[in-house]
Amino acid sequence: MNIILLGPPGAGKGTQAGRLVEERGMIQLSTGDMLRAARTSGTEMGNKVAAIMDAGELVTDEIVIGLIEEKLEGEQGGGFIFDGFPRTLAQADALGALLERHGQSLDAVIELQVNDDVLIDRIVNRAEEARAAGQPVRADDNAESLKVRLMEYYKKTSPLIGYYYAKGDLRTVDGLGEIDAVAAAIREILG
Ligand code: B4P
Repeated sequence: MNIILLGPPGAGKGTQAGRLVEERGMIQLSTGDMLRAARTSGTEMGNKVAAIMDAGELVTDEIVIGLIEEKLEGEQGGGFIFDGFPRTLAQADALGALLERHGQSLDAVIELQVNDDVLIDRIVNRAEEARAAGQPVRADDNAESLKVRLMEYYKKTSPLIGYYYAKGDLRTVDGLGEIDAVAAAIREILG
């Protein structure tokens, strides 16, 4: 089974992907995590990625599609959770072509619906909790970057909702509940 987790920043894509890995042994492909790893590499690409992410903007399609392509090359079989990818129509088209090339298909696109006020609270909380625990705070978890992240989501990513609806793949989940309740709703969809 291959699925996409779609939703705005802080919707819980990473959180729910973690649950699916634990419960079903699926393989989480998080472009956010891949890019955070790339930015620590000290390469020219890493530095470019860091500046874009800190501003809250989307990294170029070329870089992100390249990262996913590389990961898929190294994996046998399926069972992928695409966490935070695709985020643009170009990325969605590229994913369709890549899966086809690997003899795979998409089983469901799960959209986590959460309103902006709650998203902002979650991200601010994450930053505060990390600070209180003496852990590093994500450079994009601040009010200014978050404003850009939300604008990027509505402009570039939200058109994917119609794209996957038209293909009959879209499933919508209320992402406002407790983490366990959201996980249960996803479980119900995936069977
Ligand atoms: P991501 O790493 O994908 O981060 P995100 O969208 O902010 O977070 P997510 O939805 O996974 O939220 P989480 O579960 O952590 O992207 C970061 C950046 O990378 C982007 O801005 C962009 O620059 C770049 N990028 C990534 N993919 C890209 C792509 N494909 N193309 C271009 N650029 C790309 O949850 C957030 C918080 O909420 C956590 O603290 C969590 O504990 C809490 N939470 C989750 N569910 C909850 C619930 N049900 N109730 C209460 N709290 C909850």
